Amino acid sequence: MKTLSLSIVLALSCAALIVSTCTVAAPPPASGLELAAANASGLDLQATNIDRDGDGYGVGPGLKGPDADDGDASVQTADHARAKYPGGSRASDGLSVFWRHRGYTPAHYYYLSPSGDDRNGKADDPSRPFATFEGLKAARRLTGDDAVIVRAGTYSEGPALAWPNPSGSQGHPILFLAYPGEAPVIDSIHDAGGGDPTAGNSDIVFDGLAFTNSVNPGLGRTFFFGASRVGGAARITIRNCHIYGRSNGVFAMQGLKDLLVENNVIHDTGSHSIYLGSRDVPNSDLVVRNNVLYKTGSTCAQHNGRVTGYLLEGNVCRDFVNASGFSLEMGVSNSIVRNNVASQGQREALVIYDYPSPDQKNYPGLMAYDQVGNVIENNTFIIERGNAHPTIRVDLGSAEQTQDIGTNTFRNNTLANAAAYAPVWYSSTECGRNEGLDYCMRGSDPSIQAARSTWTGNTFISGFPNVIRFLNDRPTTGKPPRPAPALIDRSYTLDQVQAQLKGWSGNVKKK
Ligand SMILES: [Ca+2]
Ligand SMILES: [Ca+2]
Repeated sequence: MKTLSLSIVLALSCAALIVSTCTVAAPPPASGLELAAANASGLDLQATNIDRDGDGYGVGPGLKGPDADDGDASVQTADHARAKYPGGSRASDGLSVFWRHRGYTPAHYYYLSPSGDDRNGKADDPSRPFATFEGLKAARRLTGDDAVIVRAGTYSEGPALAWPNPSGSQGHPILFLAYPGEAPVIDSIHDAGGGDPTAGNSDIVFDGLAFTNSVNPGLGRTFFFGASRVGGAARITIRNCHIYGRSNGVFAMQGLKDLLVENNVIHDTGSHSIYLGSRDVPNSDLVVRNNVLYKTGSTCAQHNGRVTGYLLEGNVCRDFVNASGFSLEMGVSNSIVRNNVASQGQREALVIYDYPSPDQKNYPGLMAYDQVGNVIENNTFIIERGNAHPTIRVDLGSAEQTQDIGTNTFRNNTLANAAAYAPVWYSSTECGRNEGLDYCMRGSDPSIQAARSTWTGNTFISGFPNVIRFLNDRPTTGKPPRPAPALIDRSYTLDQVQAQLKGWSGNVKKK
């Protein structure tokens, strides 16, 4: 977890500085994904999977299969892993040296296989796997440095991962790992679990598992942590998982710390693909990076409630309905949104939103807090024809609210909008009603000067760089907006989109 801690510290110090020269050490290169998000030359608007080493194996559909090591193009299977990292213990099925290379050092191995036998399952014996999660649960209360190695097959159990009091200890996590090169699928109508809602959970790693719900597609939360007043979760890692046809991919709330969600492919969800939040117990130091999120029933990734040190980075988000692509709501501060791509959605690519909470009685602590000190940089956000929303919306939900959502830094983003909406829409409070003006977008200069937030180096692409939107959609200029030039079409190829982006930008500059 050292790398994680380091990146969080750097992220925090950067967010706190809020200066244009701020540099944040990037995490290790993530092949195409970070490139894709960072600039249009690598823009992949139709991503369905993650293949970091380019060997054709990885996470998600459209690949040859799962990848034992997605950082090594010469390794795809357990045999490859054993050949490259020989000398592994028998308990590990000859893979302990490989697992160490992957960052995992279990003390005990428990194998699961649909062809196993719960009555005959035995620790540290790959020839004697358990057949079910329930069978293993009955036999063993997991502790730190226990590894559950899940072999290929379908597991249709209840809350398979809802172990009694599942917690390791710092530096000694409980590991749930797919067998190298295999794709076990947990197909269940239930919340798959992972957390105990009445107690805290810590130090758990999930790597390489797939989750779906073929009985009730779109229902069933997958990873489920916190979500109670006494809950909380620390040092939870979810990586290389393929989650589809469920309600949420990751649902975690309350007192979260050091949560790492990376390199997952989550799609065809009924609700938010990644839903993080807090109520009366704030979160800190959360990393959501390099995930591919699409066909999501709500946001690709939302954080609702207080958090500091939230790093949302390198994610590809597309085909999101009913909500924005990314959302920071009700108390996200001193956080970073960087190198993400959002496109082909139904609403804004990003919202920074405080809304009046009607639910404080049911959810104590759910109320609007300041959302300040955030850095939003190097993102590519595209709003296509037919989506009548701004690209970014910064909105204080009501005139009575007094929260500060204005002191944020927006730099070096590419913000494109084919609709008759401004690239950025502020609610009135951002500029201050004291000026007697009930709007915040002003002037013809695309480098928008919004009160107290910093805008620098952004590229605005829109047919209407001058349009002013009032809160509540009141007309602004006295003239109806002209029809938008529709230059981005979701059916376009990557090359076509890039060409159109160039052409569109050129058109704007001519005005
Ligand atoms: Ca690969
Ligand atoms: Ca590989």
